[in-house]
Amino acid sequence: MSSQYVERVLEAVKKRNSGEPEFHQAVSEVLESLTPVIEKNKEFEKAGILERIVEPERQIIFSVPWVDDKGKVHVNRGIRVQYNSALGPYKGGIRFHPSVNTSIIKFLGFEQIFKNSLTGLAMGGGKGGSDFDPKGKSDNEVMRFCQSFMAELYRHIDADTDVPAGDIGVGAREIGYMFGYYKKIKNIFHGVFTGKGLLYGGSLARKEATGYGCVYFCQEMLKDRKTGFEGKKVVISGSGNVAIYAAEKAQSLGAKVIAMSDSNGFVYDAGGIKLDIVKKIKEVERKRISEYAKKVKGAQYTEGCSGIWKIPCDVALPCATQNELDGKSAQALIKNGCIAVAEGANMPSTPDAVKVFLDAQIAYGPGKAANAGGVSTSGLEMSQNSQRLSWAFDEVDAKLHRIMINIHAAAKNAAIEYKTPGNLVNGANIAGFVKVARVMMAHGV
Ligand code: NDP
Ligand code: 2IT
Repeated sequence: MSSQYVERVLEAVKKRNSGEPEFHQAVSEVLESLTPVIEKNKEFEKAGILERIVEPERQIIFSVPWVDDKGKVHVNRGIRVQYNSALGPYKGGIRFHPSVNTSIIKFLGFEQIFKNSLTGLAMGGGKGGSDFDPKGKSDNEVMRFCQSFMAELYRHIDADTDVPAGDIGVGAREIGYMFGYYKKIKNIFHGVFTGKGLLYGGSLARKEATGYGCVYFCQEMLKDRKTGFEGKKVVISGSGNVAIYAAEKAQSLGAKVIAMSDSNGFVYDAGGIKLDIVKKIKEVERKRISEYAKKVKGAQYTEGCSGIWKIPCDVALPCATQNELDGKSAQALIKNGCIAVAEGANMPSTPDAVKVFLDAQIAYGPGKAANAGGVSTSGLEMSQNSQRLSWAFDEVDAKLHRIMINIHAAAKNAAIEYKTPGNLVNGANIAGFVKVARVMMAHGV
C-alpha cells in the first residue's frame, strides 16, 4: 500500500535535511509503517500531522569549550533536539560519542517520540549529545566537559520542560556532574535528570531497566512461540549498560550468554559469559572487552564487531549501536537457527536486516518497543521525584515488567488490526504514533 501524502512528506524530509542518512532511515521506516493508518484516518492529513511530527519543535546547537589536564583548549559541539511535547515534557538521553551529529541525534529524538508514547507514561520525545569522546579522559576532564555542556543546556531543561538521561558514553558519572552543575547554577534541586545516583534521587532498577526490559519483551515474543529463555544460547553485542543487564536477566532466566562485544571486537565463551568479570572490566576498570579473554580460560577474543552474528545462537540481542547488524549478518543468524531478535540498542538493524527478519518470520522486536524499559523506568524515577519518595527495587522492577508486557501487547494488537500480524515494526510504529497524533489534533495547530 502506498500513500501520496506519506511519499510527499518523506521527500520533503530528505530535501530539507540533506546529508542526514540515519535520520532519513528512521523517518522512512516509521512513515512507511503508517501508510494504512494515514489512509484510514484522513483527518491526520488535513491537520498536517506528518509534516509536523517530522519537524523537531526546537533544536539547540551550542559550542562546548573545555580545557584538558595539560591546559590545552578543546571545543566540542553540543546538541539538544526537543522533538515533540504532545504527551509530556521532552524526554530522552544524552549521548557522548565522537560520531554524534545532527543526523544521529534527530534519528534518536524521532524514535523517542513513539517509544515514549508506547510506555503509556506522560513523556514527549527528545535527545541530545555531543561529539565529545569520554574514552581515555580523566575524571576531571569529563567533569569540566560536563560543566561546560551544562553551562548552556541548563537554560533549556527543567523537571517539567525537558528531562535528559544517559545513553552511549553517558552513565552515572556524567549524570552526576551534569546534575551537580545544574543544581549549582540554577539553585534548584529537582528531577531534571533521570538515571541519577541512588543517594540523590535516582531510582532503584533504572540502571538495570533497559537490559531487563529488553529481555522481558523478548520473553513475551518467545511465549507467543510457546517457548522461553531456559536453555537458550544468547549472543549480545555491546558490553555497556544495556548489554550487561540484558545478559544478567537472560542468565537469571536460565539462558546461556555465549558472546559479548565492544567497538573493537567480541569475546566468545562456550561455557557461558562470567558477568562479574565483564562488569569489573567495563564498569570499574573502563577497559576493553579483550581483557575478558586474558582473564577467562577457554574464552576467545576476535577483532572486529560484525563476526559476532556468525556465532550460532537461539536469541540475538543487539545492544551496542545503530546499524551494527546488516543484511548479511541477519542471514547468518537465520541460517544458524536464530529464532528471536530483540533490540536493546536504537536502530541496530539496517533496513536490509529488518527485511530478512520479517521475511523469515522469526520473532523480531524493534528497538523503540524492546528497549523502552529504560525510558519507562526514567518515567518512574520522575514520579518518585515528584512524590519525594523512593520505591523498592522489586516494586520498580514489577512496574517495568508490566509496562514491557503492555508494550508487546500494544504492538502485537496494532499489527493484527492493520493486517500485518506478527510484524512488530508496523505494530510498534502504529501504536506509538496514533496516540501522539490524536493528542496533537486535540491541542490544535
Ligand atoms: P554504553 O556507552 O554503556 O555502552 C555502549 C556499548 O556499545 C559499548 O560496549 C560500546 O563499545 C558499544 N559501541 C558503542 N558505539 C559503538 C560502535 N560505533 N560500534 C560498535 N560498538 C559500539 O551505552 P548503552 O549501553 O547505554 O547504549 C547502548 C545502546 O542502547 C545505544 O544504541 C543506546 O542508544 C541504546 N539505549 C540505551 C538506553 C539506556 O538506558 N542507556 C535506553 C534505550 C536504548 P565501546 O566501549 O568500545 O565504545
Ligand atoms: O534511548 C533511550 O531510550 C535512552 N537512552 C533512555 C532515555 C531516558 O530518558 O531514560
